[in-house]
Amino acid sequence: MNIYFSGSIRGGQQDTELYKELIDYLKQLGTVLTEHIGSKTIDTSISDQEIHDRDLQWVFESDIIVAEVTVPSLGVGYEIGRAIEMNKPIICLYRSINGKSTSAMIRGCSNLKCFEYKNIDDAKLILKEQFKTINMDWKDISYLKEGSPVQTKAHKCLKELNIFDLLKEYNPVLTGTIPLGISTKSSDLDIACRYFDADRFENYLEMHYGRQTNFTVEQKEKAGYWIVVAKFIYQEFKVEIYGALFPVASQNSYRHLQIEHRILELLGDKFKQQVVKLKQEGLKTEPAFAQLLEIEGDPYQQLLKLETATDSEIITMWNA
Ligand code: 6K6
Repeated sequence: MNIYFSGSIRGGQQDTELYKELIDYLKQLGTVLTEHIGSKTIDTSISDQEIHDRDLQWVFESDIIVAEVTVPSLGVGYEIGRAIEMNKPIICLYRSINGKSTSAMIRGCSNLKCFEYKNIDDAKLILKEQFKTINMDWKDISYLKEGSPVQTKAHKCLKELNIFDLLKEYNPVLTGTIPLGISTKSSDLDIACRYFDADRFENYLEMHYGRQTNFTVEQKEKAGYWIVVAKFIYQEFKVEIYGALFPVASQNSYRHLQIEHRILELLGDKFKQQVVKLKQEGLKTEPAFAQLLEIEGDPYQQLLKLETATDSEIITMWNA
């Protein structure tokens, strides 16, 4: 996993030592592309344009951006903005110093996760919690093999359909309820993908799966995004493969998978059974989670807000 650490340089280098500690910790979780942010020695051998172009390329190549935003910095703000455009997952960390608070454009932005922390141990704990879910490798479906009977069957079908090999270039991830072990009889095999060319993706799906039972494929707008959706039946499963133009990790189905996985891990089997019970009574997954956690408003949006909740905040939400 490539990590882009962003921290103030010309905005002020008073936190460089702290950045180094954060970078050293992040190095245990992945490859940090920007180790130099933790050094006070300024490299004067490259021009501003070279710095800009190289750093943006690194943002592009990163799987996640971690920004320390306590010291206001134009460069950090700019990198965060560009990373949002690229739909990258972003974690911002800040300390409240002398009552000064971080920009509303950062704290108020729903495309990133912003956390206040007090000291380095606090920050490490936040990063550990956040990376726990980010690190779960949903792309590798071998976890299904050892799972419940429906997960084992799903694994066999996905292998027979060769979905993860054939769609490799589209970064397929199995989302929905089957990976979470909370599926019901009506649950689909949902596969989220990222395409760069909608027509090409559509044709590719048609070419490989067009002969499957009840195959359909269409392009449409959903929640402001252009998506390609192919549906067919394979054995006892309804299969739905959908693609969007932005990374799977930023797509709502994947984000729901991550947060629901985390909630299930934290709240255990009793909670899981209650979710399944509500789903069997006809509720969709996100409304079932919202009902049990007493979350008001649109359950799909509100659940995403829990991405920035701490473990203990989530644990206290449920009255078992
Ligand atoms: C710094 C340390 C070693 O070499 C340098 C030369 N300057 C830069 N090198 C690499 N990235 C830079 C440099 N100046 C700014 N940046 C990028 O902008 C970093 O990725 C930081 O996250 C961010 C800091 O912006 P300012 O506005 O505080 O400088």
